Amino acid sequence: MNTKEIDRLAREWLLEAGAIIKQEVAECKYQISEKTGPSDLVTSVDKKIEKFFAKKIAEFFPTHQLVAEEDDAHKFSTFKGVTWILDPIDGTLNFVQQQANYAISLGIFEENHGQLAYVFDVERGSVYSCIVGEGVFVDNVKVERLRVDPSLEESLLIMNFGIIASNYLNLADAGRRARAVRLYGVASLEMMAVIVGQADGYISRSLMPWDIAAGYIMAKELNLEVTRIDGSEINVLETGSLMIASKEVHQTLSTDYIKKTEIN
Ligand code: 2AM
Ligand code: CA
Repeated sequence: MNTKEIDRLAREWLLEAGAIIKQEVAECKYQISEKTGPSDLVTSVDKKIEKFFAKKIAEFFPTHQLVAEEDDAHKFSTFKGVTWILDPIDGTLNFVQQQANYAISLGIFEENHGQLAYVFDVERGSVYSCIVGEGVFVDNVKVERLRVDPSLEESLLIMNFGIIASNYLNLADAGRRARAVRLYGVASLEMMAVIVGQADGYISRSLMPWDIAAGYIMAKELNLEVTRIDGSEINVLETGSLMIASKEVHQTLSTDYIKKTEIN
C-alpha cells in the first residue's frame, strides 16, 4: 500500500469536502430527514460528501473498499485488502442544530490493521491525522497529551447522555468522582479530546464502525486503552460500545464500577 500517496490524496479530499460542506451551509438549501427517529438525522450534505469520497476512491484506488454510513452499497462486514471507513458527517445533529461540533472521520485499514486516520473538525479548520508509526498530529504539530496518566479524581470524562441519565454500570457515579463530565455529541471529536489529553476518558454505547475507526487507530498509536465497555477487544467493523481512556482511568472505571456492577 502506497501510504504517502494515500495520505496526500486523503488530505486533499478532506479539505475539498470541508469546502463543499461550508458552501452548503452558506447556501442553506440542504435537506434534512429522519432515519430511525427525530434524534437520528441525515442531510443531503452527508450524502453528497459520501458520494464525493466514493467517486474519488473508485477513480484513484479501484481495488479499495469503502465502508460508510449513508449508502448500503458502502457497507462491508469483513476487511479485505485496503478498506476506507468513512463518516461523511459525524455529529449530524450538531451540524443541523449548531452548524458546529461536527467532523469528517476517516480510518484506512490494510486487512484488519489500521494504517492511516483523519478527523477533520470543519468549523475549527483542524485536521487530526495519523500515519501509524509516525505519531498523531493536529494541524501538523505532533500531539503531546496534556495529562499523561491521571487518576480518576484528576480526570475529565466524556460520556453520552444515555449512560449518565441511567447511571449505566454506575458510570454516572464515576463521573461524580472525576473532576467533571462533558458531553459533545460527536463521537469522533470526543475521541479526539482524549487523544490530545483535553479529556482522559470517553465512554459511549452503540457506536458504528465509521464513528470510531479513526479514533481507534490514533488511540492504538498513542498506547491509550481502547476497548468495549466490558474491556474486550474491538473489531472496528462491528457496532458496539466504546471506552477509550488513559491507563489508570480505564483501569479504575473497569475495576471500581463496570466489573463490580456486573458481579453484583
Ligand atoms: P452521527 O452523527 O454520525 O449519527 C452522538 O452522541 C454521537 O453518536 C455521534 O457521533 C453520532 O454519529 C453517534 N451515533 C451513532 N449511532 C447513532 C444513532 N443511532 N443515533 C444518534 N447518534 C448516533
Ligand atoms: Ca454520520
